[in-house]
Amino acid sequence: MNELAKALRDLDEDRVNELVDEKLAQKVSPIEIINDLNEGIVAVGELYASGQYFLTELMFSGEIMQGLMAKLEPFIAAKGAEGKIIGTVVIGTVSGDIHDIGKNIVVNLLRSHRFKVIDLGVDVPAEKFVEMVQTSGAKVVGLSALLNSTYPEMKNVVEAFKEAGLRDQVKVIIGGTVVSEAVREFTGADAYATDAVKGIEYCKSIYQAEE
Ligand code: B12
Repeated sequence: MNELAKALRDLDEDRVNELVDEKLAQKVSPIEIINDLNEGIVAVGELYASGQYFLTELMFSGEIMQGLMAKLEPFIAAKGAEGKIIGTVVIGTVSGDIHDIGKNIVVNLLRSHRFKVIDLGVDVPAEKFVEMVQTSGAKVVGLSALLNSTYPEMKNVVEAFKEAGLRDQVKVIIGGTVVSEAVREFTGADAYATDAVKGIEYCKSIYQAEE
């Protein structure tokens, strides 16, 4: 494990910030920094799952990550938000789930890649996704999910698009640590991504296919 991931795993906030500042000064890309941080946060999750960390530590790791995201955001946004908008993406964390750090990274990256993003936040009911697609005409919807318990809810959102008669007008991509090809198949989504960059590539491919 790299030093930055270790510092985050150990919840050493000062050291984590020091290392991130050093990397930014060395012009390391924010995506590379996020990948390193991910390794550390996954380790925090494992320590929580094995009973060595408690909810307090889980919450603290989230706070450290949010602070870091605020620091990294301008570097992501600065990358190239100029030019014609490629298309609109509706995104949110599904009902029952309040994790949003990863979703917010996807939102920032999409915006820096010239997408208009309608971010519905967390714990979003299926009807809200449908309503926003209806009103915005977005051709891609991103569902974020970090809990196994959200599988039926992701399926529910896809079903809601079918019921609204919108399923063939919108592509659904699911994202987060718990998604996989098997989950994509179960939910009826069109694609899945366990990292933000893959998600952005997918959104681009949908709008570029239209041109
Ligand atoms: C921080 C954290 C929290 C924070 C969240 C703060 C916040 N504002 O988000 C708090 C403390 C609130 C929290 C609460 C809980 N948590 Co929690 N949490 C985590 C932790 C440690 C890190 C998550 C994170 O931010 N990762 C960093 C980001 C950058 O990564 P990411 O989210 O995966 O996002 C990346 C990709 O997945 C992808 N992506 C994400 N979304 C999307 C969407 C789209 C469209 C696309 C394309 C891509 C994409 O792009 C991102 C960048 O590459 C994880 C551990 C883990 N392994 O994930 C546990 C974890 C997710 N939590 C867990 C649990 C159990 C809980 C609680 C139930 C605990 C409890 N007893 O209350 C609650 C649930 C609350 C709820 N109803 O949602 C479990 C889930 C187990 C499971 N698989 O079901 C985990 C895995 C920990 C563990 N190993 O046990 N948690």
